[in-house]
Amino acid sequence: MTSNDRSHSATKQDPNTPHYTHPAGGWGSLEGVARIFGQEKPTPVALKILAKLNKPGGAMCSSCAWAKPAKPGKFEFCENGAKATLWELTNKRVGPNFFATHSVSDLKTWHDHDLEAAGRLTHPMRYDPDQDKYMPVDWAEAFAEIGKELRAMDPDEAVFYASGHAGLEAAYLYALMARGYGTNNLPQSSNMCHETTSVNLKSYIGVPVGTCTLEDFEHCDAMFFFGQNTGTNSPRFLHQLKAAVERGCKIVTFNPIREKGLLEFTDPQSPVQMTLGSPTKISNKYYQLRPGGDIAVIAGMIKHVLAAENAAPGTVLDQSFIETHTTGVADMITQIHSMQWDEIETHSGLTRAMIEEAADIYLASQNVVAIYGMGLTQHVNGWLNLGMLVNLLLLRGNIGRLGAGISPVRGHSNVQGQRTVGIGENPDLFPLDLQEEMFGLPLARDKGMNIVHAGQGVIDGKVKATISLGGNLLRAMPDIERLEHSWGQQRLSVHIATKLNRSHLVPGRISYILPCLGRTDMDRQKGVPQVTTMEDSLSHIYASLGQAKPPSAELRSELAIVAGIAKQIVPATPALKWDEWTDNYDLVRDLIAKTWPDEFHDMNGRMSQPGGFYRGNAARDRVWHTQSGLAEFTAPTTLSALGRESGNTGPNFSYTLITLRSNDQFNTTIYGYSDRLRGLSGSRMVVLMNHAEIARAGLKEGQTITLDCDIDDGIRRHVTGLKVTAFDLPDGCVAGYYPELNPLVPLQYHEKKSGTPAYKGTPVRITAG
Ligand SMILES: Nc1nc2c(c(=O)[nH]1)N[C@H]1C(S)=C(S)[C@@H](COP(=O)(O)OP(=O)(O)OC[C@H]3O[C@@H](n4cnc5c(=O)[nH]c(N)nc54)[C@H](O)[C@@H]3O)O[C@H]1N2
Ligand SMILES: Nc1nc2c(c(=O)[nH]1)N[C@H]1C(S)=C(S)[C@@H](COP(=O)(O)OP(=O)(O)OC[C@H]3O[C@@H](n4cnc5c(=O)[nH]c(N)nc54)[C@H](O)[C@@H]3O)O[C@H]1N2
Ligand SMILES: [Mo]
Repeated sequence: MTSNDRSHSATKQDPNTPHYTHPAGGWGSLEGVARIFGQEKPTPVALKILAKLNKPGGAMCSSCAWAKPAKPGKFEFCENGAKATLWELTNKRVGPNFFATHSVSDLKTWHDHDLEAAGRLTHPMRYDPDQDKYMPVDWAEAFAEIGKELRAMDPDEAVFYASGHAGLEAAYLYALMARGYGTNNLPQSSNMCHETTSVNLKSYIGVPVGTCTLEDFEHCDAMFFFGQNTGTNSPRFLHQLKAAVERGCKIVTFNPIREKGLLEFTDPQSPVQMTLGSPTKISNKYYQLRPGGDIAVIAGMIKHVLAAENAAPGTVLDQSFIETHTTGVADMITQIHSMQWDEIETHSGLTRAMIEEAADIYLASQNVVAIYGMGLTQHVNGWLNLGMLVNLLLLRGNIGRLGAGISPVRGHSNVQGQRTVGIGENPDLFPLDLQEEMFGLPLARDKGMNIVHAGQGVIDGKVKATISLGGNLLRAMPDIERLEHSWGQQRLSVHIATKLNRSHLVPGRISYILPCLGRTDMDRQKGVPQVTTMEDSLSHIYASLGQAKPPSAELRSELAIVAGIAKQIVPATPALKWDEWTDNYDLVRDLIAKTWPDEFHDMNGRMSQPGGFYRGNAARDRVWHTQSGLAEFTAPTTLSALGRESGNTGPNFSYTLITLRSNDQFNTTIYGYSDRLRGLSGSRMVVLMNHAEIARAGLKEGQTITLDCDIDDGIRRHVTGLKVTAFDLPDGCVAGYYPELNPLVPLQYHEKKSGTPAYKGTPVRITAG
C-alpha cells in the first residue's frame, strides 16, 4: 500500500490561493508574511526578534544558511525566515495533556502540517506501548534509561544523527560524545544534500565547502546558476543578485523549471520598487535543460571555450594558472573532444547555439562565480556535475581570486558548521589525536555510517538505536515506507526536537521525545544568557542570542541534553567537564578554538563582530589540500548525471522525476499548501508534466494517477492519488513534491561517491488511476 491519504487532508488545504504571476519578493512575500502573522498572532517579543534577526545582538535565522551581511538591511530577513521564526514562536503547546488526549495511532493519521502546527513540545516524554501514548517522564530518569540501553549495546549499533539546526557548541559536544562512546556513526542532514559537495570539492580543490565570500558577489562579471532555487530556498541572496545585476553583472541560469526568483525580483524593502512595481530582471539568460543534463551542458561550454582558444591561442585559457596550480587538464580535454554535439544536445535538451551563447558569456567575463544547489548534488553522477563545473572554472583561473569561485548554497542554518566542528562519519577529517590528548579519552577510529548506511542498517536490523538531534528522518529519507516498517524494531529511539513530527510516531521499543530550546528562545544557564554560534554557506561564523521566553520551564538546551546523555555513556575523565560546559558555552567555544586554532582562535572575542568572522578557505588562497597538492581537473566519462540511459523513447518508457520544495515548506515542515512562486496551490499531491507529455501519455489534466519507481530490485515502490497538473517542464520529466514522493526513491539510488540520495533523477512510470 502506498496510499498517501494520510499525508493529504483535503479539508485542510487552501484551494483559494490565487494564481501567482508576480515577481519574487515584493508584495507577494509581504502577503505571505502577513498570512503567517495572521495565523500565529505575533507578540511584541516576536516582532522584536524579527527586527533583530540576522543582526549582531539578535538571533540568527533558523531557516537557511545564507550569509548575514556586516551592513544589514532594515529587515535582514525574508518571507521564509519570518515563517520559520514565527513557526517556532507559536503560542500553541504540545504537552502532557496533548499526549494524554491523542494516542500515537491517532496522531499517525494526522498530516505533517498538522503535527507541527499543534505547537511546541514542552515536556520530556516516554512512549508507553501498553497505552500507545507518550507519557511525561523526568529528565534524570530519561537520561538514566537512555544511558543504560546504550551502554548495553555495541556502540556501532547506535546511530547519532544531526539535522543542521543545532549550534556549533552542541554539535562539537555531540561528536565528542559519539566518538567517546565508541562510534563514528555520525550521519548528518548534509548526507541528503551537500555531501556531494563535501566529498567531491574536497577531492578536486581540497576544501569541502565553497570558496566565495560576499565580496566576490560584488566583483564578479558573471554568475552561472545550476540547480539552486534562490527565491524559495535562500531569498536573502536575491539582494546580492539584484545589486550585481544593477552594476551590470550577467546571470546565466540552468534549471529545468523557470523558477520565479531567478527570473525577476522586487525588493520588499525598496519603497520605489514596491510603488512603481518594476521588478529587477535577474537572469540574463535562462536555459531549461533536462534534469541530469548539466554535464552535457558544461561539456558543450568547455568545447566552445577550447575552440576559442584554438582560434586565438594564448588568449582564452589561463595557461599560467593551469600550469602552476592544476593537474589533469590534458585528459579532460581529450575526453571533451571525444564528445559529439549531437549527444550533448540529446542529454542536455538544449541546442548547440544555446550552449555556445552561454559559453560566450563565460568567455566575455573576466571574473566568474558558479553557484549550485540540489539540482547538481542529488544525482547519481553528482560527482561529475561538480567536476565539470570545477573544470569550467579552472580553465580560466576562476578559483582563488576576487570576484571568482565556486559557491554551493547550503541548506540548514548550521549544516556546514556542524561538519566543521566534528559531526561526520569519516574520522580522518577530524583532529582526533589532538582531541584524545585534550580529553584524556580514546576516540572511535573506525569509519561510521552515513545516512544511507544507517537506513540500510535499520532495515537489516543491525542498527538498534537512533538518536536524532533534530530532523524528521522518516519523511526526509529515501524509501520511507520500507524504513518505517523496520524503524520500530529498534531497541531505542530518541528525538531531541522542538516540534512533533511523523518520525516520533514510529517508536522503537523504548522511545523518548526530548524537547529542546529553539534558536529564538532565551537560553539562560545559571542565570546567565548564553549565545550559540553557527556557520553560514560562506564560512562566516556568528553569535546568536535568543530572546523569547521559552515555551516551558521544562525545556533544556540542545547542549544540556547532549551533555545529559554524554555523562551516561562516555567514560569520565578529569578533562570531560559536561556540567561546567553546560553552565557556560564560552568554555565550549574555547575547546573549539583549541581544536582548530587557525580557524577559530579567539572565537569568543570574534563571534559578535558584524558580518561574522571568516574562518578562511585554502582554495581561495590557491593552496590545494588535494591528493596531488594541485587543483584537479576531472575527465568526464559520461554525459548524463542520471547514471542510466535517460529518455522517453523505447519500450521501457520512463520519466525522470524531480522532487521539489515549495516556498511554503522548510523541508518536511509544511507551513501551508501554496507554491506561490510557481503559481501552484491547494494540493501537494500533484505530478507536474508539460502539455505535450500529458497528451503523449494519453492523460488529461486533473486525472488521478499512480507513480511507480522504475528501478527493478524486486521491491514495488509507488505513490497513488496524484493529480496530473500541466506545468512548463522539459520533455521526458515529471516533478512533484518532497516529502510526499519519497517512498519512490530507493535507498540505494544515490550519488556514487558520497551517498547523497538521487532525489532529482528517479526514474518513474505512470499508470492511470
Ligand atoms: N523555504 C525553504 N528554504 C530552504 C529549504 C526549504 O525546504 N524551504 N530547505 C533548505 C535545505 S535543507 C536545502 S539543502 C536547500 C535546498 O535548496 P536548493 O539547492 O535550491 O534545492 P531544491 O529546491 O531541492 O532544488 C533546486 C533546484 O534544482 C532544480 N533542478 C532539479 N533537477 C535539476 C538538474 O538536473 N539540473 C539543474 N541544473 N537543476 C535541477 C529544481 O528545478 C530546483 O529549482 O534549501 C534550504 N532552504
Ligand atoms: N525527495 C526529496 N527528499 C529530500 C530532499 C529533496 O530535495 N527531495 N532534501 C533533503 C535535504 S536537502 C534535507 S536537509 C533533508 C532534511 O529534512 P528534515 O529532516 O525534515 O529536516 P529538518 O528541517 O531538520 O526537520 C524538521 C524537524 O526538526 C525539528 N527542529 C526544528 N528546529 C529545531 C531545533 O532548533 N533543534 C532541534 N533539535 N530540532 C529542531 C522539528 O522537530 C522538526 O519537526 O531532507 C532531504 N529529503
Ligand atoms: Mo539540506
